[in-house]
Amino acid sequence: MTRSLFDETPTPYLAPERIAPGAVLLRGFALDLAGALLQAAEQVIAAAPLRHLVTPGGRSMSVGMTNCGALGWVSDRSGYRYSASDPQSGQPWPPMPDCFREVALRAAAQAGFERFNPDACLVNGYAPGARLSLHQDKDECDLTAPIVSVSLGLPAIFLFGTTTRSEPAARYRLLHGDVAVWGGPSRLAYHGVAPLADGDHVRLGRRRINLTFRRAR
Ligand code: MD3
Ligand code: FE
Repeated sequence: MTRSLFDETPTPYLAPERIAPGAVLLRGFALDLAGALLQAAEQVIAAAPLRHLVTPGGRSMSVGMTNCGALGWVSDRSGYRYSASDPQSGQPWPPMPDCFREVALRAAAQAGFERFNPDACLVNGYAPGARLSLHQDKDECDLTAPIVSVSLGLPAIFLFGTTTRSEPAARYRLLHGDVAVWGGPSRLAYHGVAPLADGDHVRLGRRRINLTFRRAR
């Protein structure tokens, strides 16, 4: 696969882009920390490997998932929930790396959420073809806290709808180093990720990693 210079050129951090009430896109915000974030993500994945969770409906998700921090999001035949331990190992999730917490707090503050205190970080690993169908994030107790997401590696088309499933979703192409903050009236918006296009990222190869920081408890 040919590497496109244009696709791989990261976006320098400019100004916050407000995409909906409570939703802010910070393009290139994590670029200066990307090396540290990737190294820390690889350590998390080594301790708690990415796995394809099964939905309550019995389907295996195409995105590989793991967690770090006090709580981790899991799914199985009995439902979705946050768990203090990795069901695969019985051990606590790896601690949230300092550089993870730092980027999440800085991004939340930039978007106007000054007291974000995430206790969960979901790490999503995408290979070409992996996708996330439209859904709401509503397994968290405190819906006044925002969610911060950090994109690393291959570009993804992010689908961002409204709080009504049937309304059409806007599309945003998220690149390596882009950060988004979703809170307030956008906290329960439907969203998803289109099937990942193949490519070859200079740092991550044929992969995308997304970090989502949440206040779960
Ligand atoms: C918009 N992950 O893990 S994060 C997820 O790229 C998830 O892996 C996507 O959706 C990914 O649940 C996108 C962006 C995101 C997260 C939470 C949101 C967007 C959101 C909550 C409300 C609205
Ligand atoms: Fe989500």
